[in-house]
Amino acid sequence: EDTLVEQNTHDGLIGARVRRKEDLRLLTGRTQFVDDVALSGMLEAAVLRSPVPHARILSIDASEALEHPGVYAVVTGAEVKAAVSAPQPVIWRMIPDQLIPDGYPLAVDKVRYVGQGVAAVAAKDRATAEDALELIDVEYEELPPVATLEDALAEDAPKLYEDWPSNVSGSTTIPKGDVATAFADADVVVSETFRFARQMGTPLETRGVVATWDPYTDQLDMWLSTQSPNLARDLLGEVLGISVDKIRVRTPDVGGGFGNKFDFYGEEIVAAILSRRTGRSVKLIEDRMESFVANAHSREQKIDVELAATSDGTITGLKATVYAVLGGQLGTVGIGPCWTTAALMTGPYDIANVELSVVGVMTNRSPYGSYRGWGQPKSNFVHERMVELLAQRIGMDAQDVRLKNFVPPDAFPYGSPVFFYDSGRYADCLDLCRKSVEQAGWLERRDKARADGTAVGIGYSFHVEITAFGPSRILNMAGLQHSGFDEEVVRIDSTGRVTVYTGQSAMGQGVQTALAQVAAQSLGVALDDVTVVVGDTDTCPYTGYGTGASRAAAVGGGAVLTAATRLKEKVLRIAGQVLEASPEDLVVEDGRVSVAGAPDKSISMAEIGDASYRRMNGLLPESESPTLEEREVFDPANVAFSYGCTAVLTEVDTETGEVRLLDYLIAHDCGTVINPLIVDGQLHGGAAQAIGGALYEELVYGDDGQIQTTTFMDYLIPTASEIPPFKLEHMATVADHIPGGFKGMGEGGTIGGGAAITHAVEDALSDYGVSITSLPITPPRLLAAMRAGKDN
Ligand code: MCN
Repeated sequence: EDTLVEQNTHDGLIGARVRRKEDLRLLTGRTQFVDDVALSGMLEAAVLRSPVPHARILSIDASEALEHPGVYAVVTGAEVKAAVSAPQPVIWRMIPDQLIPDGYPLAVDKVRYVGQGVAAVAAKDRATAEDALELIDVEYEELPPVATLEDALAEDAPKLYEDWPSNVSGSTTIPKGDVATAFADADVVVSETFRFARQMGTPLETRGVVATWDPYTDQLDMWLSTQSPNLARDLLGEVLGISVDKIRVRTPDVGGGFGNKFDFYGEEIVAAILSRRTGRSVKLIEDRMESFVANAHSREQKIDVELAATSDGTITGLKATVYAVLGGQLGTVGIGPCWTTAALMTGPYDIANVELSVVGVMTNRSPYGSYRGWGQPKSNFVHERMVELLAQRIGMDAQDVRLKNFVPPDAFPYGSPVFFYDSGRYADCLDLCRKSVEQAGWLERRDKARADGTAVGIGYSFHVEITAFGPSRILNMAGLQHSGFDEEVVRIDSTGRVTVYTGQSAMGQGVQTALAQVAAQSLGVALDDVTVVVGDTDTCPYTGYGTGASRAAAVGGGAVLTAATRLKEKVLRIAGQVLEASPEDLVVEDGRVSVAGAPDKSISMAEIGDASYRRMNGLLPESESPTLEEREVFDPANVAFSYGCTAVLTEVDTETGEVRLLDYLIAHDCGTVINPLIVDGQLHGGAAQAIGGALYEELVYGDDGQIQTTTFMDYLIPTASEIPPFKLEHMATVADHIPGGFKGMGEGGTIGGGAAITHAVEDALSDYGVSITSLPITPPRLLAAMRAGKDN
C-alpha cells in the first residue's frame, strides 16, 4: 500500500481512505443524468451543423422543415441573434487589446468551422427533429478554408474576420528580468519547436440540456450537464438579457466533465429560445459525432522555445512563443488555457530572465476551450523536454539539471513570472520518486530487457499544478470576467443531521465524499450523517466559480471547514449551557457532545437540533438565535501549487513503433489529503488522460478544413488494456493560506505524464538517437523519428 511520507496534519476523517458516497448510485446505474429528465409535453431538439469549414450563408429556407409533421419550431442563426441581448461571453481576457469576435449560438452570416450550428429544430422526438434538419435548405458560398496555423499566418491568408488586419486575435508577452543579457552571456543556447495535436476531453455522457421557459412566470428552468451551474446561470442571464433570479440551473450527476463542461455553449441558449417559442420543455442532447465538433477542442499549439544556460547546467533565460491554434470563434475561456501555457512555462524552475509570448490565431476549426490541465500539459512538456535537451547538450544527468534549477524550499513564497508559488519541496519529491523507481526494480528490469534485445526505457518528468484560483480581485485585474471564490453553507437540521450546500458539481471526482469528510470531522459527527447537495442554483449558494481548475477540495473544502468550525462553536455554546460546562471542556464525538472525562454528561446532536428549530424547551439559550447554519465565502489570498514527479517504464516495439507502458509511478504532493483513495483515483484517471494525450488522441483535420475524426474508431482513447499499473507516493506540504492546508490535484496526473512517457520512449530508443518534439507519439510518427534519428 502507499506510504504517506508525512502524515496529514489532521487525524480522523480528513485523511481517511473512505469509500466514495457516490459509488453506489453510480455503479448501480441508479443515478440521474440530464438525458434521464423527462417532463410532460417535452420536445426534443436537434441542430443543423455546417458541412463546410468556411462559407457565407446566402440563404436558409426552413419552410419545408416547419411543415414536417411533428415539428414545433425551427430557429436560424439570424433569429437567435435577434432573440438575444448579447453575444456569447468570453470570460478569460488576458490579452488587453485582444480582438474578440461576436459569437452567437448559431452562425449568422458566415460559418467558420465544420459542425458550427446553423439552425435548430424542436420536434415531438429526436428522430423527427433529425428528419426535419434534412429539409432545411442552406445556400452556402464557400470560401477558401484556413485549415492550419500556417495557412492562417500566411501573408495572403483569407481572413476569418474580414475587418481584422489578419487572423491574429491578439498577442501578449510576459517579461521578467533581462533576457537579452541572459542569452548574450549564455554558455549554451538550446532551441526547439514543439507541436501538440488537437485533443479534447471525451466524457461518456455527452453534453445535454433540458430547458423550460415558463410562459406564465417567465422563469427559465434548465437542467444542464455542467461543471458550473452558477456560471451557466450568470451567462444565460447575460446572453438572454434576463435577470438571474428568473433562472434556475439544475445539474444532476455529470457523467464526466474534464473541463469541457466548464465552458458555456450556444446549445444552452438555443434550447431556451426553442422552449420560449413553443411554450414547452425542450431537450437537446448532443450525440457522439456532434460531440467531436461541438465540444471544446483543446491542446493544439505550436511552441518555439529558446533556453539559455551556463555550462554547469544553471538555466539563466527562457524565451518562448506559444501559437494558440484557436478555432473559428472564441469559446468561453478564450485564450485562457494557452495564456496559462506561457504563464507556467518555467514550471518548478527558478529562471531569472524570461520572455514568454502567446499569439492567438483563428483557424477554420472548432472553438478552443477547456480540457483537464488547462494549458499546463504543454508548459510541462516544454520545460521538461528543454531540461533533458540541455542535459544532453552539456553531458549532465537531467536529474542534476532539475535539482540545480528547482525553486528551493526556502524561496517560498516564490514569485514566478506571473504567480506566487506558495510552498513546495521539489527536490524531496524527485528523490522520493527516484528511490521508489529503484525499489521497484525498474533499473534491473530495463537492463534485463535490453540484454534480451527489447527496447525498454525509463523516463521522468516533474510538474507543478496551479490550483485553488484566487484572490478574485487579482484575477479580475488580470482579465478574468468572473470571481474565483467559493461559498459553502453548512446546516445541522432539527434531527441533528448535517447538510452541506455547495456550488461545486459532482462529475465523478468524489467531491461529495470529500466535502462530507471535512464537515463531519470539523463538527464531530459521523460521515453517514452528512449529505452534500450539489447542482441547483436555487438551493445551493448563489456564488462560486464552480468545479474547474482543481479547486473543489481547496476552496470548497476550506470554506466548509471554516463554516463547520463556526457552527461547532455554536453547538458547543448551546451544549455548554445545557450541560453546565464551559465549551472548552466539551468534546464532540460521533454526534454526541459530552463533558471531557464525564461521558455520561452528554447531549446528542439530534437534541441540540431539536432545541434549535422546534422544541426550545429552555434548552436553547436566550443569547442564541434559532437554527444551526453557517455560510462561508472563501476567496483564497493566493493560488496553491501542487506538484509531482512522474516516472514511466516503457517498452517500444521497434518494428511497429508501438509503445507499451509497463509501469507508472507518481510521487505527489497536494498538501493535506482529504481522501487518499480519491486522490489516488484522480491521479490514475488523470494519468490515463496523459497517456491518451501522449500516445493516441488526435483530432485530425484535412487540408480542406474537414475534421476526419468523429468517432471513437478514429479518435483513440486508451482503454483499460493500455493503462499500466500505477504506484503512488505521497508527501503533504500544507498550504498555510488554505484552511485545512488542502491543495487541489485533479489535473496533476494529466499534466506530468506526456513528458515522462516521451523520455521513457527516447530512453528505450537511445540507440536510434530519437528526439521527440510533438504529441501524440503515434506509431507512424515514431517510426519516422527512428528513421530520422538513424540518418543523423
Ligand atoms: N481531493 C482530496 N484531497 C485533496 C485534493 C483533492 O481528497 N487535497 C479529492 C477530492 O475528492 C476532490 C478530488 O480529489 O474532489 C479532486 O480534487 P480537486 O483538485 O479539488 O479538483 P475538483 O474536485 O475541483 O475537480 C476538478 C478537476 C478538474 S479541473 C477536472 S477537468 C477533472 C478532475 O478534477 N475532471 C474530472 N477530475 C475528474 N474526475 C472525474 N472522474 N471526472 C472528471 O470529469
